[in-house]
Amino acid sequence: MRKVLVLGGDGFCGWPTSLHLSEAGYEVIIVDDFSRRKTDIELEVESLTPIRPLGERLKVWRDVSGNKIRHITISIGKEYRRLLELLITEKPEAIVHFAEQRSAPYSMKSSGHRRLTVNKNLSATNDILAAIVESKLDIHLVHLGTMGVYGYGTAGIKIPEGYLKVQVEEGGKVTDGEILYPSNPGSIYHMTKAQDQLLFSFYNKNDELRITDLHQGIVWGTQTPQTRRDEYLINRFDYDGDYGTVLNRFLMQAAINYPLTVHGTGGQKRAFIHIQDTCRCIQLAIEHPPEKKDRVKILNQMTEIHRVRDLAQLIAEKTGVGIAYLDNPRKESAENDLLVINDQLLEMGLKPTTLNKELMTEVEQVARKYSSRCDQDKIPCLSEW
Ligand code: USQ
Repeated sequence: MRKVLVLGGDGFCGWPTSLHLSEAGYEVIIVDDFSRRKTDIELEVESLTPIRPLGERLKVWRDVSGNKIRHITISIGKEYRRLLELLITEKPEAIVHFAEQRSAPYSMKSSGHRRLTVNKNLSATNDILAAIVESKLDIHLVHLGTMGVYGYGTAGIKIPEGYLKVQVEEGGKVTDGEILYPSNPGSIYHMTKAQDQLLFSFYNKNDELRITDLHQGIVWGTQTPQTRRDEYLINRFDYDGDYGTVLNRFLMQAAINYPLTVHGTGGQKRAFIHIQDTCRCIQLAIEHPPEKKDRVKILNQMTEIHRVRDLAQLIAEKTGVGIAYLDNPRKESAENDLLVINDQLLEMGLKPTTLNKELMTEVEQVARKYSSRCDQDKIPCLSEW
């Protein structure tokens, strides 16, 4: 059986991906130290959906699917020896790396949160890479990166998949080349993902590690075919001002008739992907690894591009909720254009889940159903930069 470690397998993307891979026939081992659940305690907020403790989730998954997923508690980035021993003992074919602090507003709350995000994310990535080298195993690393490393003001350029074609002219001689697309992060969180790219590039060049970096857009949705199989398997849904991402926040706000919180004019264009497609993309990435001497493989993991105010208007039309245009708490362009190339995952067979088809299912089956669990005081975005 093909064996995969999912680091951060109890989180929003990690949990449904673990189930998806388990159903697809992989032996899955989740490595998670519950840091995402601990952040909920710090922020005094809970997932809108009632997520169960990991042990219960895994027991129910075994009952409904017949598949066993193991869990090991290791703090990635802090417990290097335990991680190394795990690799040597289990010899996985691939590692999926979700084990990072993933919220931009959280990373900008205070100097403490900036430091925590940098220390945690960079130590995690470097420890995983160093452990693969020290283990001497040929493990393919699949990392969840972000579209945010590119910046969003692309001045008409279609954002390529990681590498930018350049021409350098020197003394009348023109040389063609490709460089890592210049990063332009908009928060400390996004900056750590830009730094991750350099770590990947170095370990790939120096140690010939096989690495795939997935530049993912904003995820929306909650459930996947696997998490729907039992109430105990439900995925988390963040709606608060730090961890809630824009579209899921709007869906929940519509469900409780809370005017949609558009930042500024809502002229920001962003890339989106449904959680179900995240899981499929991870599987496709595992099944299309780079060869030994290949450079880092970078895939743009997104399926649709929308402007924030257009999303708000669409949801307002469908549900009758109002729209509140608020002062933007973030330092970002008020209006931007965004064009993105995402050919590689489509060529591997990804069939995108579209917003138009799934939007109202999400409002009805998740946001409305659990709306009584929402604490409205947690909706405003209080992190400013
Ligand atoms: N926004 C609003 N109203 C809200 C919340 C957000 O107008 O109530 C706006 C923000 O100002 C921003 C856009 O919506 O312009 C997206 O914000 P977001 O919180 O949905 O997304 P972001 O902070 O960029 O981060 C999220 C995930 C992160 C992932 C990233 C992908 O938290 O882990 O890497 O999306 S991307 O945005 O493509 O970089």
